[in-house]
Amino acid sequence: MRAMKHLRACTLCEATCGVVITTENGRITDLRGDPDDPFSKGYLCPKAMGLKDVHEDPDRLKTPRVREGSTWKEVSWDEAFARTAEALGRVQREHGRDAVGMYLGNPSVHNLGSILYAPLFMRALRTKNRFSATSVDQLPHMLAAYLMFGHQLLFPIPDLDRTDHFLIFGANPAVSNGSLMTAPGMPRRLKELRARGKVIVVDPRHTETAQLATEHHFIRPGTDALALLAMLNVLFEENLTRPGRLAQHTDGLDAVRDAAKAFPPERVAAATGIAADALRTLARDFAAAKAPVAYGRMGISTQEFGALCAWLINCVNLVMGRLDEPGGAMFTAPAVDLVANPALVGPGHFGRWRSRVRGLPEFGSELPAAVLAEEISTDGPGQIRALITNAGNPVLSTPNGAALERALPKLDFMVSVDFYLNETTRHAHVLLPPTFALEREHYDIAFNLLAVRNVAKWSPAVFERSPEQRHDWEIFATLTRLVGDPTSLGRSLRFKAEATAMKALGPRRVLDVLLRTGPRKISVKKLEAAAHGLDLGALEPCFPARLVHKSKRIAAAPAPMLEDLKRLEAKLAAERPDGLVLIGRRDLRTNNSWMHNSERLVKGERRCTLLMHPADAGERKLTDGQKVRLSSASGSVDVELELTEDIMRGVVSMPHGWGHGRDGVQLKVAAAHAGASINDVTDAAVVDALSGNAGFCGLSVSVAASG
Ligand SMILES: Nc1nc2c(c(=O)[nH]1)N[C@H]1C(S)=C(S)[C@@H](COP(=O)(O)OP(=O)(O)OC[C@H]3O[C@@H](n4cnc5c(=O)[nH]c(N)nc54)[C@H](O)[C@@H]3O)O[C@H]1N2
Ligand SMILES: Nc1nc2c(c(=O)[nH]1)N[C@H]1C(S)=C(S)[C@@H](COP(=O)(O)OP(=O)(O)OC[C@H]3O[C@@H](n4cnc5c(=O)[nH]c(N)nc54)[C@H](O)[C@@H]3O)O[C@H]1N2
Ligand code: SF4
Ligand SMILES: [Mo]
Repeated sequence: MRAMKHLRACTLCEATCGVVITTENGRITDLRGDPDDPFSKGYLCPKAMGLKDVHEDPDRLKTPRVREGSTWKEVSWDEAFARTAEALGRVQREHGRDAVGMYLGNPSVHNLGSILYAPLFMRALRTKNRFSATSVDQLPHMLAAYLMFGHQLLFPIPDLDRTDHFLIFGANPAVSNGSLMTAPGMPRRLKELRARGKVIVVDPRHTETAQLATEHHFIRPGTDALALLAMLNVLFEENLTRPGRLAQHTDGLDAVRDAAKAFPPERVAAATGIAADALRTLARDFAAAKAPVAYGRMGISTQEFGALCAWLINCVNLVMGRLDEPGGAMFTAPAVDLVANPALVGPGHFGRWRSRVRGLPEFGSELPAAVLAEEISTDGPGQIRALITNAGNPVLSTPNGAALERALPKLDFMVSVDFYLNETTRHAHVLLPPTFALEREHYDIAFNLLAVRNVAKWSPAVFERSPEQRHDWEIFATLTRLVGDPTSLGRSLRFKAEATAMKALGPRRVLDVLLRTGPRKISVKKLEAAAHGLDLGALEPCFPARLVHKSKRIAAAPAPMLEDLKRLEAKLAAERPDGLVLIGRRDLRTNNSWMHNSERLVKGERRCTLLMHPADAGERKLTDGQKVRLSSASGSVDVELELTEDIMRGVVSMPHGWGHGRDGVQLKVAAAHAGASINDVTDAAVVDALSGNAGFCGLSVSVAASG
């Protein structure tokens, strides 16, 4: 057979790079970056080879399994679906709707079928116990967007290619390839930016991004809200603010000024670890730049003041007239516009109900993942008795995953939609393995919304699914039809009819309707004709029209944010513990918990190590390469120590997603490079009290020689 070339987007991370995949006789013989993709221009990171490796992985499952004790038995799809529908229906009829919980993991957002069809199933279940990776990730950004602009998905995206002063708090795009900032080819874009202006990184670690930057400041983990307030303080006190065009469409600027009054640099310098002069300079340089933008990601969102940080970064951009301006923090206008289409995702709501055990607030109908374990293990009405996980691994990815691991066996029933038997799915009673990326069509509904340019690309399937396989969307459509709403006959019939109709359409035709009725009136056909992808132009100013608040006004100082400043004040007044604090890190060759079964990605240098400053090690008489025990109030793990001056004194760093040495995990390569899970040490009790987001960064820990 002749070699065939297939063009598509990589779906492994947010960057959406264009790939050219060559196949011959049903095998991938070549995989490279697509130089003609107008957005990625040929860039690929090493993880892209994971597309081939996962596709060909002998551990990847293609047919359903049911578990009896510790043995898995292959069954037909019909049987697996019937068992699942029966168990979910029974649990909801006997214990109420909320007795079924659901967790959606990160890859579900990189999956067109899942985005379009999983919501159908969730609506049918109508449970208040919905969870996702959102609350171990970007929830604070969503809360800030909802409160300030009126929609949870109205994310300000740094206009990376036009800014000349990129101020980064707690993100490492040189490794992550960008988050809430889809921009394939980060090395090139950062290099071009360096040639144009400045990149300033504020991070407790001298990261790979910091190494490319013009300036780096160490900051004590968890204190960014103080640093940002100090910046705002300087901007206001020195009359440097210039909100510009949007001032007349904004409420609350005075309240922001008043809030910042209490935080002069001198007051927060010791707590943040950044000298007062340096904080002043950060503010003045920002004000002096032509096209500055402030941006923050995981390091500022997964900490105890995540929501305040996300809000304050928006405030810095807003008061300097950098919101909705070229080179500033802008908003996309994608061809499928989730913000303008309430049928797909609503604007959001916050605190309409609270979690049963701890009383943390819902956001957009989801509860924080930090409460999942306790909602399963705490007896009483409303307790979760059955769980669905889809494209996730919360045992490794949520705080105190070890407690979740202990809770899962208590469930009456668990079903997982995943093609791997991983640390979480091994607890399921039924495993429904969907197709992998290359076996399905794709369009990035989610990441086009987060991109630094307006783009659109259709990815045809490289391989047809085999008759025994099912797509995620087929699984959700079938489950919706079988489950209906077990507690209401009328609703049940409606959902069954809707699921049948949606299944008949399939994602391609649903997408086609969304594209045709969307703001750009294009179609799948038109995208197919532009096989390398369509560039729809640079981001354009769109406020106040695009604001979703009915008033069409920006709320600069939402009440919940102002209120939360009291908690920050209390933290500032409290004595600082003088021990070590823990942060995470990402690695260019791995992706959260699930790319570790690829030999070429995990081999070589040690990856799952604990970074520590040599002076901190010296004080503890610890040496490089030694096994140490890392402990917190909630747990401990043994991990290899790696000494480096690239980390701030008093801070240690460990990557997440490792810990594959558990019984029953069917990932041969990963098991041989098991590592330990940082989330056996992180603490589900430590959250951003306002949003409920996990507070991974800045956890108090101790480190001692192990054994
Ligand atoms: N301590 C600490 N913890 C963290 C983080 C951190 O920085 N520090 N980061 C957090 C972040 S940002 C995230 S996003 C989460 C990620 O955490 P999760 O979303 O819970 O887990 P992943 O590791 O992404 O696991 C994804 C699973 O989805 C499966 N999968 C892949 N593709 C598909 C598909 O197409 N369909 C289906 N059904 N399944 C598929 C894979 O086999 C794998 O088992 O981790 C979080 N946890
Ligand atoms: N190679 C690779 N790429 C990925 C992923 C992956 O696992 N591997 N995961 C993907 C996912 S799901 C996501 S969400 C994105 C995340 O994308 P990013 O947010 O860009 O990536 P992180 O490495 O989590 O960056 C967080 C940074 O915050 C710093 N930090 C920790 N605590 C603090 C603090 O208190 N204050 C400040 N200022 N900084 C702090 C850390 O040192 C780290 O450098 O990456 C995506 N891309
Ligand atoms: S940066 Fe790497 S993993 Fe992310 S989309 Fe591009 S090739 Fe794929
Ligand atoms: Mo994430």
